[in-house]
Amino acid sequence: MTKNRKLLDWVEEIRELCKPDSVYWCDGSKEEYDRLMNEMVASGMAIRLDEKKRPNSFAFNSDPSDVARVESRTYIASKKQEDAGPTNNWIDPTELKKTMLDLYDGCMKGRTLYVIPFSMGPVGSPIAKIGIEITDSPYVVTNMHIMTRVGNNVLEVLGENGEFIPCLHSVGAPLAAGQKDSRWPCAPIEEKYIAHFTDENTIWSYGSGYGGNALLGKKCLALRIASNMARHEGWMAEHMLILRMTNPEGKKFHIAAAFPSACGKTNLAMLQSTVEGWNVECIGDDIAWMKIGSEGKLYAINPEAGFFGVAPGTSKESNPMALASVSSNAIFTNVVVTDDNDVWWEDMGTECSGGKDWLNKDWKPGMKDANGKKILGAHPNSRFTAPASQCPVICPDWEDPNGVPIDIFIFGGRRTTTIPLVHEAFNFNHGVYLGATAASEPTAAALDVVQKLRFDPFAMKPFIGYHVSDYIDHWFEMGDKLGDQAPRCFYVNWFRKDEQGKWLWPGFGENSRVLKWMCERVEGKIDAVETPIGLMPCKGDLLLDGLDISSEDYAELMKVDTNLFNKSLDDVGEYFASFGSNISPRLIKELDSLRSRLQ
Ligand code: GTP
Ligand code: SPV
Ligand code: MN
Repeated sequence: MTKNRKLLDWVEEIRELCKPDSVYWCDGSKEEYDRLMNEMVASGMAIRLDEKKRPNSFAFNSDPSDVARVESRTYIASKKQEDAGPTNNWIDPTELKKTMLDLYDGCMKGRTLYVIPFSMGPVGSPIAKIGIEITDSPYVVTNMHIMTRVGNNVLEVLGENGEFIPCLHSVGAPLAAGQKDSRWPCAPIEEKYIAHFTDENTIWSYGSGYGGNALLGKKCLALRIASNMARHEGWMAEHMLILRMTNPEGKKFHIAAAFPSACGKTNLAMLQSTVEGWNVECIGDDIAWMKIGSEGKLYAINPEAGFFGVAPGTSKESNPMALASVSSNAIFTNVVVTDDNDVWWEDMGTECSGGKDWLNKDWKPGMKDANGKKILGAHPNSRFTAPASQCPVICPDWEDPNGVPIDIFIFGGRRTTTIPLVHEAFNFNHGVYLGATAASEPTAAALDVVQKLRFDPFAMKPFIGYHVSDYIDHWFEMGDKLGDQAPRCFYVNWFRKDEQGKWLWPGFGENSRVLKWMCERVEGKIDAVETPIGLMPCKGDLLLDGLDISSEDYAELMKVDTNLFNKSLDDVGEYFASFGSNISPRLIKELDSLRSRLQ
């Protein structure tokens, strides 16, 4: 047990407020994990999968109202509204606390209050941060066991006077005496709040049990709160995968890539290179914390300990390493549980004879609803939770407390038109422009995002814990500090389609061809073609051997339609106008230069 007064006082204060039946301090042990899972199986919340096919693994079905992050219920409650900026929902912290204290009052009746001490980053690492999550969800506890480092050693590092980030979570479903619990307790949408008190580094989440809404170490702490701390402390907290690529001579390149939710980070992080002699290892698949370290280079750690990955589309062909990572000790949420008690999802690449769908209803492939629409077995945002250590291509240095030196930044999104497969920024400031104007077509990772194309600067739109203009300035300033040690910046689009709607690029493992081109650019081995939008591969430099891609399709894939691009700049201008008057002059300058290059 801890002697940290602040922690003990906070837990007592929350106990009095939420009125749980009991309080339990988590120790992060396997015994604790097994016991909680057994309890959830007994209560009917969890399904134990076949022990031979999927050892020590469990499936859950959430409530249909609780299947993804809810951006409209996510708040930055800074004292000053201008600190939240135009990309966040702002609420006055005093007002929000009043509303939420009413909701929290007695919200854990009939439940256990769990205290989870966790570390984001290797325990004791100079870049790591300690959080304490209080939750009434045993599902959250078991997921946090996998996604973060939980245990008594965290309390030891915290000591008597150490600082922690308080993360309060409740599913928002108190139980009356004798009331039977639902399989997935949660509150209705309009009572859900995912709140960040950024002036006091505090997180309050209420009403949801799913993903980033409830596993508070992830988006809430490691991105929204951390990005705000990073800005003041001179480091970076980004929505980026981290990988190491090694060339045939054994030279190592470290790449950090920012794609919006459900746009290919987990896939790229575990990529199986199709280029002879080039090898890829995974360091992280979602979040990077980066600090300037030795020789003035930028060093990155993965603050997480597990993967919370999109299940549908994960197959032997697309991402065999993710599939291997979930072969045991995994949690599945909202997938199909097959008749023989294993899991299945759309595009898993195997046959399924039937089972229970993500709503726990009887289901068979090909089933249609009353309107003749195919009923999906797995929810499009169904997820697996698995320990990163189980990934066969996890990099031996993935837990190095000092991190790995980043050579390359990649930005991107899901664009069926306009954006070519790859282009390189002329310099770091141009790279910041590319990151700032990243845009994507919508995916299932957020419940309530419906517009056609959304700008998603640095894939951080839902995760920047402060004003987007200040955030972009911070990027420029990091570039100033890094100087010629700054990573080289690239922009990719794996998702371009032809007029018939067919992918123009095979993607997945074949993306290694694009990474190889980047590494050779960094090494200075090859030139590039200068276009108005950036630097692109010279003929023959992007390895296409063995690919079934016609020269017409390749031309279409790489096409830069200056007219179309020019038109899209009006949208960029309009988007920048929404940033308000403190927009970085350097960003405007980049836009103006691009406009004149396109003339
Ligand atoms: P979050 O966990 O939400 O942050 O998502 P993510 O960025 O990790 O996305 P993920 O790798 O899970 O990919 C999401 C979807 O994109 C899956 O359906 C993939 O099959 C698909 N995808 C990933 N890479 C490629 C690619 O290179 N080409 C194509 N066509 N699809 C891809
Ligand atoms: C994302 O949406 O970017 C995710 C899933 O990684 S969640 O943890 O729910 O935010
Ligand atoms: Mn993500």
